[in-house]
Amino acid sequence: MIVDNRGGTPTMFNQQQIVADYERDGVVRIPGFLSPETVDEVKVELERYIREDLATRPADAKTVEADGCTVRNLWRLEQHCEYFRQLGQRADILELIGPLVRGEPVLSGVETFNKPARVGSGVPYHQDNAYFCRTPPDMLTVWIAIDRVTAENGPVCFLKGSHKAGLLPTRPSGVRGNSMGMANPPMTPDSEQFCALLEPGDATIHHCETIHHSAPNGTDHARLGLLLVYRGAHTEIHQQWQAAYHAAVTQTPPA
Ligand SMILES: O=C(O)CCC(=O)C(=O)O
Repeated sequence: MIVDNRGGTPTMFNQQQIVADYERDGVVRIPGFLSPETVDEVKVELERYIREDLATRPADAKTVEADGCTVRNLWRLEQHCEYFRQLGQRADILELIGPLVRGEPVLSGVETFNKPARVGSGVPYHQDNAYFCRTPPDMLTVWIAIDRVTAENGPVCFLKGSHKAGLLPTRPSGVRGNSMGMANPPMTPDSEQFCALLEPGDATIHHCETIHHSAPNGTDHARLGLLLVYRGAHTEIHQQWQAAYHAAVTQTPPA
């Protein structure tokens, strides 16, 4: 049992249950992963970073939507912003992640999927390991809702258990910010998938080979997600997968 008591009501995480659900389904929902105070802090820090710092960071620190200006993604925040590096290194989070990556957790990325109101684009079906290229696939993403995620504003939908089939054939998607798609995307209707409807501060943790996607956001309500990516220290790069990823990302940089 891990207790998160930074402000507000302490949240109890049943680590054994989380590990069991994660291993069975390749995705697990964790209500109250961040306290309301931390969610507010994250919002303020993201707004400050976009306003004051982003222009001075390399071009690959962001992807914008088709309107050419609204932020779709922020990348590599652990390198570009001390606040997010520290958040990703929080001892209680690392303690939770260790058993899920079957070893010493290494923070590999902090990023956002902003899905802004009206212009937020969709994310094609993919498995994250087509981007991460790690073997064994002991790598995962903590997807934290900063805004409320509803059925209408583009929740992430997961195929439970799909991580067990390993990395399936990929193809370049042509989508900026999500350059790698699946060669044979599944036909399963969203109604039969686990679409994560979340309150601010809730999170999902998904395995890097769990198939998922999200729809565009046509609503007036933004759907901002903050992502913390971790790998086990023992994982290595799979050279062939990485060559395929580099080919795709060269067509539609930066990610
Ligand atoms: O936030 C989204 O819509 C997609 C997120 C995603 O693809 C991921 O977490 O790997």
